[in-house]
Amino acid sequence: MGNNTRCRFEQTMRWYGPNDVVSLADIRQAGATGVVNALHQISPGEVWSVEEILKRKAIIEAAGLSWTVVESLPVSEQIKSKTGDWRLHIENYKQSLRNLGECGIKVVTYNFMPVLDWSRTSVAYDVGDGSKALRFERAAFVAFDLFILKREGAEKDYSQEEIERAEMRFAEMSDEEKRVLVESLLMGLPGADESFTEQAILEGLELYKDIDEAQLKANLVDFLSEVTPVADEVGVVMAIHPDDPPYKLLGLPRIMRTKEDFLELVEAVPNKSNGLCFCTGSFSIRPDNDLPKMAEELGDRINFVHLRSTERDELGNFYEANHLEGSIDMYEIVKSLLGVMKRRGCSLPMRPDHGHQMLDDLKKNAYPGYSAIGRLKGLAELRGLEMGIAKSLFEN
Ligand code: DNO
Repeated sequence: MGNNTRCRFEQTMRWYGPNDVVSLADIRQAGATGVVNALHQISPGEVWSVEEILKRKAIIEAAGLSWTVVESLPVSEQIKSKTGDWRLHIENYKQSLRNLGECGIKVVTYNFMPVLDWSRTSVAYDVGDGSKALRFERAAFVAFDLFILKREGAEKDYSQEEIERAEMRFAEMSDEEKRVLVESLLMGLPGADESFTEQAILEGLELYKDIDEAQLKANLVDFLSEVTPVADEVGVVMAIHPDDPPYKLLGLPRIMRTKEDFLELVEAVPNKSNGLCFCTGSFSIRPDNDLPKMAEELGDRINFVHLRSTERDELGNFYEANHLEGSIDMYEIVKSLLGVMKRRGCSLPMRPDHGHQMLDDLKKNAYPGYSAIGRLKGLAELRGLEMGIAKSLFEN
């Protein structure tokens, strides 16, 4: 029955630009047609000029790929906290959206996580066969907060049991382990706009000391009320990335954790460009997020998809599992998303989010989570799953 190709995922991969050890040719050979990219050389708050955008676009197109998604057009800490030059930064953000629209790049991802973007306690967790995954170990994180960062009032955020577990964990940690923990948490995972020192983190926390959840939500609504009318006008859609992990960290509020958080945002800013980056890995960390149902219910607002799984336990630890394994049901998720694309008559850009460091990549120094072979494997599995579901659902 008919050709449903246009209601399938547009297969993409993230590329970090000319310094990435994974080349555009590698991405093309993995079978992706689109690239997810950002101008990391431009600081948050500054304008992405048409010239710079076109320069990057030409490099991507010369490799036979298209620049499908921006990830991220970063929202500055000033905008998130409404301090300093935040008004100017919002005007600059609008200008960047206009410029991207003019250059034909129509999907813009961003996040509203204060200070830290995504956080892990280890970027080289051996999953058992020698390949390496990213991991978040709750006791190590709590130990970092209490005994390394020594954040004021931190103990109020944890149960007695968690504090004891963290004390034990810290007591057995070697100096090398402490160094790696600090590096994993502070040095800025790829995609994060900055890396930090402990001092810089404490200063960042200071900026948000009077900003609670309600205030941060209000700041996000104010930001979107300004920028989405411009995005609507120039035909660009926005995609907010969920918080990763989706709960309070270092006392900082996190506000994009669940279906309800996103629905509340759409109610406050109904503009059509106000959309979601459906990141299954981030949402999967909360057992109360029912992912296939979320895909179905939020489907009309999903503008970009990150497919990834996590394996979590009851202590709050998780690691990034193989794409089709772990705590989530990727079959049901992809099925839901195929239904959404069919309903909308559209194709959504999707990227395999992260991948294990494996095989030859164990010898290379790629960005954590973004080595080539693990992502190629993820993409291959996901496209097979997608084809199987699509053919049996829509074409038999
Ligand atoms: C991690 C990424 C995030 C994401 C930003 C979006 O792998 O998914 O860094 O790019 O949060 O702004």
